[in-house]
Amino acid sequence: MTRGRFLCRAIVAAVAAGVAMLGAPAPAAAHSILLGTTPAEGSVVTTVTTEVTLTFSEPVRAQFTTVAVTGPGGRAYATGDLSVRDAVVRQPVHPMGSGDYEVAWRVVSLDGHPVSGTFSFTVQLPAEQEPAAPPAPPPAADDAEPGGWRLWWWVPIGVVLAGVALLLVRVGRRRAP
Ligand SMILES: [Cu+2]
Repeated sequence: MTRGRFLCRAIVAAVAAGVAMLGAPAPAAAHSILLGTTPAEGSVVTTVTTEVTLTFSEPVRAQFTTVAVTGPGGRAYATGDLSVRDAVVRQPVHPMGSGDYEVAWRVVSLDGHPVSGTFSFTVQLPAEQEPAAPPAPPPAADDAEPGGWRLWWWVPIGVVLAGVALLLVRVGRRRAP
């Protein structure tokens, strides 16, 4: 083998190895990881905020993405449709008053894997900047049931009781001489 030929083969081998490395998928490329949020986890917010944003490492699918924002008194603060632009999810919220907030989010990575998590933060506003709270959460379904509806249960029960009473009266008459 001449020296020139050896060098040529070495260069070809090096280029081939480089191409193979470039072509191999990076291990974490497919999966979306939450990089940061606004407001940030554990932060204290001192201005009126009307949006929660989440930034991921990879683009996420708009479909199946949910962001729930729960504020003081269990009130739901998310309002309107969220938007997804590449790796950034934006959820409009009611102006957030002072108190503790929790955000529960769920996204689907482009590779189809669901990713979810929660983060929380605190809002502390001066009294003069305090916005009105959103409507209170609706009461539990059981409490919302009108009282009159339960009274209707007494109709079939009454019919059955009346039927039993009639039967007893008939049996009693037959036995009588
Ligand atoms: Cu994945």
